[in-house]
This record gives sequence, C-alpha cells and structure tokens, in this order.
Amino acid sequence: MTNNPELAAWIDAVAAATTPDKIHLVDGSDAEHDKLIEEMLADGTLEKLNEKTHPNCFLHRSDPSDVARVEHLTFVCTESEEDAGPNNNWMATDEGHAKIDALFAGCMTGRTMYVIPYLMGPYGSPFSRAGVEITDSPYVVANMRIMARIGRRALDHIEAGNSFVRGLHSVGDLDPERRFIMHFPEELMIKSFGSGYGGNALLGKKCHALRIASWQARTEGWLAEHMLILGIEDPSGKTTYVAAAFPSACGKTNLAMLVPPAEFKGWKVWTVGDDIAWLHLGEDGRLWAINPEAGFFGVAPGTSLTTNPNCMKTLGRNAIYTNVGVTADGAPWWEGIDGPKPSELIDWQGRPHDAANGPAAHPNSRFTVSASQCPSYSDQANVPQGVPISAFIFGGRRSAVAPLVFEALDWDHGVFAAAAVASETTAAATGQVGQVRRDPMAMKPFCGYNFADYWAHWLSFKERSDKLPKVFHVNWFRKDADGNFMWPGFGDNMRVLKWIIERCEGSSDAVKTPIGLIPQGKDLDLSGLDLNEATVAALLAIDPKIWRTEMEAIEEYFGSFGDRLPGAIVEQIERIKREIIESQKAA
Ligand code: OXD
Ligand code: MN
Repeated sequence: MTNNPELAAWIDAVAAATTPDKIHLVDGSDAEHDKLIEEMLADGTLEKLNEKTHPNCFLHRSDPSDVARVEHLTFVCTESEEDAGPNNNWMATDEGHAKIDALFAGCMTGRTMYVIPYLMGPYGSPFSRAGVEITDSPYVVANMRIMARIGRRALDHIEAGNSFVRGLHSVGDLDPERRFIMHFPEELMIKSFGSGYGGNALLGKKCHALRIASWQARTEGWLAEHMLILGIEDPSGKTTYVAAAFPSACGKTNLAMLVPPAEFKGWKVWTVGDDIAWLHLGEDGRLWAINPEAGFFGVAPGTSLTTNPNCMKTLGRNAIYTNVGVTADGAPWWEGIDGPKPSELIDWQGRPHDAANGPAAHPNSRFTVSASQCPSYSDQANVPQGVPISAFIFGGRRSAVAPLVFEALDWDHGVFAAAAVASETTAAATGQVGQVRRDPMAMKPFCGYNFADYWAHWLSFKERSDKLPKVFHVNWFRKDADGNFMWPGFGDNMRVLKWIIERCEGSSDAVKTPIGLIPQGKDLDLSGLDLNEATVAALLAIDPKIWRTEMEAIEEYFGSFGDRLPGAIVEQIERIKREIIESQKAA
C-alpha cells in the first residue's frame, strides 16, 4: 500500500484495532470518485440535485444531532495541562488515548476503511504540510477531495520522507454520548469519533490546519491562523494583500469574495482563501501567507447574488450541499437565497417544509466546493511562497461597543486588540447562539495550546522584523436602538478596506483615541452610500463609559491566564484604562 514504513505500520495497527471489512488507499482519481458517489447515491448518503440547473451537485442530510462543531467534546491532550491552557478542554495524553481507543475498537466492522493521504498548501510550497486521514466515511473522502490536495501526489510527498499528521476518524454510531474530537499535538495525531460534520470530521481543516498546525507553528516560528486572505487591486493595477480573522459564520467567505460598490471603478478583490492562513516571515521581513486549503466549506444561509455574487457563481456546479432545503425541481435552497420562497420545499431533515419546524435549511448548513471555480480566485493563490501581507484585520460580531474600524497604535497594541476580540456566538458550534464571548484572534475554538503562550508568540515577531503588517479591528455588526444594523456591510465593506490600504500607504487620516486610531467620516470613501452623518458618527464613536466597562471585562478575561500572561498585554490594559480616564477628565 505504501513504502513508508511508519505509515504502513500505522495503517496495520488501525486496521487491527477497528477491524474493517476492506481497506482502500485513496488515489484521488476521477474513476474512484465516481464510484464512491455512485455508492453513496445507492445507499442514500447523497441525493442527486437537478443536473440541468446544478450539474454534478449533491445533497447530504446529516444526522439531526450532528450539524456543527462540538467544542465541549473537543480536547487537546498533552502531558501537562498548562500547555493546553484554560482556553482548551484538556485530558492527559494516556487518558485521552484510552478513552477514545475504546470507542474505536471494532468500529469499522462491516465498513470500508479509507486511507486518504493529503497535502495542506500548494504543491511545491516549502510551507505545505502532509497528513493522512483514515476514515470509514465516504462522505468525508468526497469532501476532503474538494478541501485538500489528496491522493497520489500527497503520498509521494510523504514517501519522499516528509513528516505527516496522523488523523483517525470514524462516524461510529453518531451517538452524541459517544463523540470526541481529540488532538495530541506532541504526537502530531488527531482522533475523532462519532461525528460526520465537516469541522469535526474533515481532519485536514480545523484539527490539522489550525489546532495541530498552531502548535507546530509556535515551535517552528510561524503562524497558523483562522484568517481569510484577499488581494485588493486598485485602479492603477497594484494589488495589496490583507489577512482577516473573524469568528465562524461572521462573514469571512463574503469578505474574501467581495465585489466593490459601483462607485469603486477599477477596484477589484481577489480571493486567496476564506478560512485559514499559514504565515511565514520572508527574508524581506514581511509576513507571507499561503492558504492551506483547496476549497470552501461555507455557510449557505444568507448567501445570495446580493450578499456574495462570486460565491453564488462558484457553487452552482460540482458542489456538495449539506443540510440545505431542496425545491420541488431539485435545486438547493436556503433562507436568504435570491427570489421568493417556493411554495413547495423539502427541509434539511427531508420533511415537507413547515415553518413551525424552523427554517428549511439548517442555520449551519454548508456547501463544499473547489476554490478554483471562484470567479475572483487569485492567480497568486497557488504560488509556493504565498502572498505578502500588508494588514491584519480582526473583528467580531458585536451589536454594541466596538466601532466600525480602528487601527492599532503599534504591534503590541495590535496583538492586544486582537487578543481582546469578543463576538456573539453563531450556529457554527453547538450551544447557545448570540452570547458575547471572548474569541481572541477568532482562535478560541482552534488554538492548540495555551493562549498566553500564543500571545507571547505573536508578540515575539516584533523582535524578528520591523516590516510587520499594520493591525486593524473592524465591526460590521453594530446595531441602532431599534436593533437594525447601522452599516450596510457586504460589498460596502470595501469602503473600510480602502481606508485600511490608504493607512498602510500613509495617505489617509485618523484621530488618536485611547483604543486606537479612528477615521472620521471625511476619511472614508462613502460616495453613493445612503448613510446620514449622525449614523456615520455613531459608527465611529467611542463611548468612554462603555469602554471602561469593556476594559473591566477584558481585564477579567486576561486574568484567567495568571502569571503566564505576557507583560506587554498587561501594559496595554493599564495604558488604555489610564487614557480613557484622562480623556473623560479632559472632556
Ligand atoms: C468553519 C468554522 O467551518 O469556523 O470554518 O466553523
Ligand atoms: Mn472557520
């Protein structure tokens, strides 16, 4: 099966433990894929959608109890609890293995065990990393084929002697009581049992490219981040790249594929990635980013020709839809898609849609589609060295407190502002939606080690370069007293991106406040936008009273990291508190 002895021994050991009927080494070919699809259509795992309107598209309905990431069942298993940190659920390595191995025992009897060699990152990039996922789910194989570079070339990479992450997955019996997603970063190993949901089961994505990779990145001096990567081309043809981190289901895919407003003649946005960035310091002192993924696993509801035309043009063919609704003529459907709601609709659980049962599409229903189909896909997305990043943008979903945009004063302040991000929770993870929680760098669910060490790692880049990206914080989600969004968002976010680029070039103004540098209305290009002056002022306002309370909450959160918290973070808290009090006195 492979001439790599380590891989061969691991495959044998997994087969002995899980007792599959058959073992299949995935080569990634079209013939193999077609056969798998045929089998999944025959056993009901997939349903064919309308071939005329949605060629080569399929619908998968998951178990209703298996529709999102399960953060409470996700563990980082290390020798020392301190290394996982208060931001992770922790289990001792031996205990973790023992617990999950008991679930894996004999679990593949009657099933095929698929061995998927995969590569995260472009072929030929020194920054790409390999993995092997062993799974008993053909749905996982079909999704991994879109999301990563799988098969022979990835195996060649491993057989050439490169290290690889070992990921073992079984859907088990989908019993939420027998479900765990465990990471063993010290062993470059993942074990996931009892869920077929993307974030829990496509192990190249969150488990490898974020949790394990963030651990590796810290040891090796790079960054693995929950960030989209995009290029902004100005009318002169110059392209500036930015990377932006937002919590799950807060619009990363929409921002990555943004279409500028009509007034922005000659401007264009190019998509490099919509979810994950791996960043390395180049010899020139700049940070260069690659997207380790090859596809998009995006949230369907809310996606339309108005909110994200590029995405709609991407996902009409060769896509797998999970837990969306379906129309009488076999087209996928979700809340927020274009056009009126059809009178006849099957919901995500396969029932005739009845509003009393909730939305037709699950709020975390997804599409999986190759990035190469995206009309705004950048011609730089597969270059081995990546793209140079000029700005980092962080943000959360906050109906109050955070202004539309601010710029950090310097690197330390930028790391603090990113670490202090808070956001209202979404349907991407099981649990209550709409609760404000701290989500530093949008990595709360994904950082594979102690956040205090992670912030120290971020801060350490200052010692290594004086050409680091500028850092910005945005909030597209501010609401007025009646609960309406004040900022139009989507394509109009280009107006904020333009200010950010101008700040990187030193060609736009800002006012210094305790929390950062903020534009005034005149500094933003709002041409053609129907927004009155009072609303613009409110979007950019900092209320010192609210910010004093916010700083108390931030201080309390950081306090939970004890002595491990870097001094530079404490200094930022003290400075901002002091300056807020001074600004109140001066007012
Ligand atoms: C995702 C997530 O699926 O962040 O990208 O949950
Ligand atoms: Mn994500």
